[in-house]
Amino acid sequence: MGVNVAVVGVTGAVGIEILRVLEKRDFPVDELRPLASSRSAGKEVVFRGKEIRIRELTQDSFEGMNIAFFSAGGDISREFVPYAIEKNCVVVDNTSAFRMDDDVPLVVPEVNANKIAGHNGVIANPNCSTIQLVLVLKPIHDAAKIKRVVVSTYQAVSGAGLKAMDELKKETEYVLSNEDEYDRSIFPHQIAFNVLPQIPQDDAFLQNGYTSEEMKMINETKKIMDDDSLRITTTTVRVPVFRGHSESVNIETKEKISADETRDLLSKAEGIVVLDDTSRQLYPLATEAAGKDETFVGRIREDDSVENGLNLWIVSDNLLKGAALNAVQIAEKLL
Ligand code: NAP
Ligand code: 3JM
Repeated sequence: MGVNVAVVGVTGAVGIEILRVLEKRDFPVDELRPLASSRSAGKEVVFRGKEIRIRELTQDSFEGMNIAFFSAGGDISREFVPYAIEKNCVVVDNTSAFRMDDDVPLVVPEVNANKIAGHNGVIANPNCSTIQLVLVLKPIHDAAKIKRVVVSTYQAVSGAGLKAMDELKKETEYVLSNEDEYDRSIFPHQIAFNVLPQIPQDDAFLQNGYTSEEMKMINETKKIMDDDSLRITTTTVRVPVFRGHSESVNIETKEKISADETRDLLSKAEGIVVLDDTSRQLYPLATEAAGKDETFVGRIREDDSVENGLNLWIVSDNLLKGAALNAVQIAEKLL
């Protein structure tokens, strides 16, 4: 028995991947309903070799649907998720709209699949940078109790959508061809050959000097790890990479855990691949992680500047485990 599946934001960077992941994992779809803005209505997507017409998202879009994936921004989710719930269509929401709501499970299946059963119609998919972080933190937390985490991210432009990918490509070409300055519309500064410590690029900084992406990582990590006492601070940075987020992560634990023990622990954890052989210059790379389902960890070493410290380098495809794959895994658990 299959289910009827709506995909809101089907033409976007995340929506396109959701279709691919549903296909690849043989998700039991009876009817697929591709939804986007009026700009896309009437165009077609190809699903399992069949062309299906995209419809404009409206209040009536969820009639007869069982599961809806939302990735068209927070405002769209806030406006339209209630209409899906009204039709008994369970929502897996990729936006930040409901993530911190007490009655909404925030789920990375390898970490807290047990929370899914308590949903009231919506299950939230965490932020891309949070997902790959908690996947790796959880086994370490269980083994040695994490006290404090310091994260700096190196995030790909695809996290900011299709237009941001286009901007990096065009701006790179402009810079290389010495043409006049590129007329950019997404990033506030040149992203080609540059590094921007502001994510998202279009939000004001908060009163505390952080960005909303940084606060999402902090708050979502505590919620998913179910530990408010966890101390965590983050700096989120956009780099001129198309696909794959990298993270430099420093961890302080209560109990001592060696680099070797950490490697051993992580290599047995679901969804994680340890790539850590410095004698062969083997460590995770965005170019290698792009298109893959796993989260890759390397450069695992002890930090002797504190009593029980570890440093790690974590890389994952932000559109797969960071978005579409995690969302479809949640839906698989729902079934
Ligand atoms: P994108 O490439 O810019 O795509 C945006 C999508 O939203 C397009 O399909 C667009 O349709 C649709 N859309 C825009 N306005 C709409 C409207 N008024 N009604 C219906 N659909 C509308 O962005 P993206 O990278 O795919 O990200 C989309 C959202 O997913 C983000 O805003 C964010 O909330 C979320 N996201 C989540 C994660 C995660 O879960 N970890 C990661 C990245 C993004 P048209 O083509 O018709 O304009
Ligand atoms: C990733 O609401 C919006 O305009 C989308 C902002 C956004 C988000 C978000 O807040 O949902 C862009 C890219 C995310 C996310 O996953 O948190």
